[in-house]
Amino acid sequence: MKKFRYLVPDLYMADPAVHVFNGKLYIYPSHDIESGIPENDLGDHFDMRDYHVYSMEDAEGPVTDHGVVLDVKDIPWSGRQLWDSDCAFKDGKYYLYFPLKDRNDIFRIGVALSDRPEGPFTPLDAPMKGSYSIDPCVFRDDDGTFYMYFGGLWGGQLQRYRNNKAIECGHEPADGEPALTARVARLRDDMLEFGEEPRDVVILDEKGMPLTAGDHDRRFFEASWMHKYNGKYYFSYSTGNTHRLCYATGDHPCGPFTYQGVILTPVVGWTTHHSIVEFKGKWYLFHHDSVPSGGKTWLRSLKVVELEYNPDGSIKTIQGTAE
Ligand code: FUB
Repeated sequence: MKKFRYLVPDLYMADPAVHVFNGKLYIYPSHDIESGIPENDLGDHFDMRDYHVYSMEDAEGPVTDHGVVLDVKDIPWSGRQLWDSDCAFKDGKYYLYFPLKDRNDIFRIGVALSDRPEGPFTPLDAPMKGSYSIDPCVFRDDDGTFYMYFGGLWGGQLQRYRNNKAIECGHEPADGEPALTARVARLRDDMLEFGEEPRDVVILDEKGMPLTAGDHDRRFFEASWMHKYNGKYYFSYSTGNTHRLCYATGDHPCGPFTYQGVILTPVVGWTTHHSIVEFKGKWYLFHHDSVPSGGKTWLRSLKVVELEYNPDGSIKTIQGTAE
């Protein structure tokens, strides 16, 4: 596969988290809708209300829609806005992790369980203790330890926290100070809570210094993803207001990571978001853009394209607007 492929022509879907379960690709996207809420920097226009799950036996074959697997009205603590989710499998159970605003309009991360990768998922009564912000990504390391990466700026509320505590007045650091980072925490054995205090996912520049808050072309904004290639950990993410998908590599799942480059140049639409997965000997970049909706940033469509590495392990940059 060389060309981009749109996956779901009948519904707007975004933020694909993709995993291989039982020999098939399973896609866990956000479900975009026309909410009628005007666009703003806090993302109020992303007023999503349910999740679907999709599966594929082949990256180039048909896509199966397993229908609605979790609805906001069935989540006991729900306020509004079901954003980017992820799914993990352990000991016969599938765990769907999702960010949702509670009744105080604060993003928390919830968990819902199923016996099957295609759901439906049953939510727990309360969000994960100590959880905040958005975009959970769960990674299983080769030793069986699960880590959750999370966080997102602006509408994702990450600027409202320091050292895992809410601060009185949310703000980003000054341009020359270290940038706010994604967070990572080992999950508890039962997969339902953090097993430790979340830590900073530090990204260093070529001189070994943390990326600064003013470095909008490279600093973390949202959309964490982790994958491992040839024994290295690849942390990838969106730079938000500069609309790039970038990556940094390290020797430990919690970092530190060193900035490497751009995976995907800007797509049509404000947000960019992705997952990277190996399937049947090839690597794929699942992502979204707003081309089918005519550029409406809140109505995004799922895409996939093959991802390639150079012999030194660097990722070949993909043009976001190529056909
Ligand atoms: O889909 C809502 C938000 O837009 C996600 O949580 C972000 O990553 C961005 O894609």
